[in-house]
Amino acid sequence: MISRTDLRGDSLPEGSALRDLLPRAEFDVAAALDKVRPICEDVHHRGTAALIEYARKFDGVELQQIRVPAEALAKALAELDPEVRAALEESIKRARTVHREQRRAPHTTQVVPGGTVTEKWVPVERVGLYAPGGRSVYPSSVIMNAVPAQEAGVESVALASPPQKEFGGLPHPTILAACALLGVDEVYAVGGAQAVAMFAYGTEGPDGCAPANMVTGPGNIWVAAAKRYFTGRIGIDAEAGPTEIAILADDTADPAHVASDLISQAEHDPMAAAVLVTDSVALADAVEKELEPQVAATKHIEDRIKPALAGRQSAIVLVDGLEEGLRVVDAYGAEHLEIQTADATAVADRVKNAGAIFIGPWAPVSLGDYCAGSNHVLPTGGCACHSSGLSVQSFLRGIHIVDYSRDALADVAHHVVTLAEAEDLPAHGAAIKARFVGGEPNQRSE
Ligand code: HSO
Ligand code: ZN
Repeated sequence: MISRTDLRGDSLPEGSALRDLLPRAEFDVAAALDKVRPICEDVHHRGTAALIEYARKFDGVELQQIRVPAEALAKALAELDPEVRAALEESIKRARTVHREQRRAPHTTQVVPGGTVTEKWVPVERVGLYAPGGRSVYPSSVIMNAVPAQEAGVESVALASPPQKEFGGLPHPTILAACALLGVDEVYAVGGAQAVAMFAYGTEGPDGCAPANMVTGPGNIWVAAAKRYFTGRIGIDAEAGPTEIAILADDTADPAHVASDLISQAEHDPMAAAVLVTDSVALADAVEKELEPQVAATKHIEDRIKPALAGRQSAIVLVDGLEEGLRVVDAYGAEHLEIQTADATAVADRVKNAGAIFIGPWAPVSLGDYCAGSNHVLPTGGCACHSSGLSVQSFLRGIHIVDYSRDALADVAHHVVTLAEAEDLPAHGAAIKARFVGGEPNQRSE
């Protein structure tokens, strides 16, 4: 059901050579760009009419309007199962507790007497969130996107999610209910690349959507390609690929827990990755034994879990020891990394590349997916070596405010002029010299 990659014996190669030995799926966003480009441009030129046409073509629904009426949000919340409501509320509460503390205060640095640089943090003005439909109806992802945006102080938050035939052309009711709980009242029944285009360009008319400065949220490869298409025009969170779990475990780990955690992320997608890195052949054998009956007992066996575990993106990687295991998980840079070893806290401390780290037996990834308070929008595909998960910071811009007195400028003027000349940019130096005559301040320019 899951293959083995045996890296024992020889010493491990460095850097990308090590990464090349590790399992990982192909996620070719570039190839999807050609399909997505005409859709985006069509939305640019025809606006809402194009969105209605794509809803007919891709979602099989005939929409009169794309904006979800307020009554539909209220109805979805009223009809929400009370237990689901309580769980969503708990998830929101914990996420707010964590994200609130990520807010940054402005900071002023006195560089020299009379010269300061202040960094102030300004939220993005308007953000478009995307919530997938179909196989991935995840109200939890609405929470994970909306909460950091709101806690950052983003004033205008809108959401788009595909219209669903079985719900009369509205997005899935649980998505709508989550929006209502979060206070997101501007919702559009638009899916896929066209939703990203709607936010990037904006659409005209009474049913129109104002352009957003940033689009975040998970989606399929078309959504990822549209995000790439608009990069530079708008901000994005990441081109989220299929979900990944890596577990670094030794012989103290419980094989039943390891197996169930691997399965939990395989459940998302046939392309999802489940990787166990261990120095214990006994654990590897026991986990493999556990997988059989556990997979058989769960729901999405044939369509997702089996292909995910059997795919080239999943494997049990055998290493000589914990040191090698750490090198492997750093080279892999998992979206989610569980540490199930003796002294897991100390081991986790040494990890450099991971979207989020889950320590010990009582912090499985499922907890982080819903109710840890941490964010579950995390870098995939090895992007953890240069990027972080979604946070309040993702929705803030740091702006430097430079304030120098005449004396402070005079003091450093010769260095600026020297550097300007060294770069063959004399007008840069002249802009300084114009303010001073013979070393004295030029009164006319004061
Ligand atoms: N594990 C997914 C998020 C998710 N899990 C949503 C359940 N619902 C990617 O981090
Ligand atoms: Zn998950």
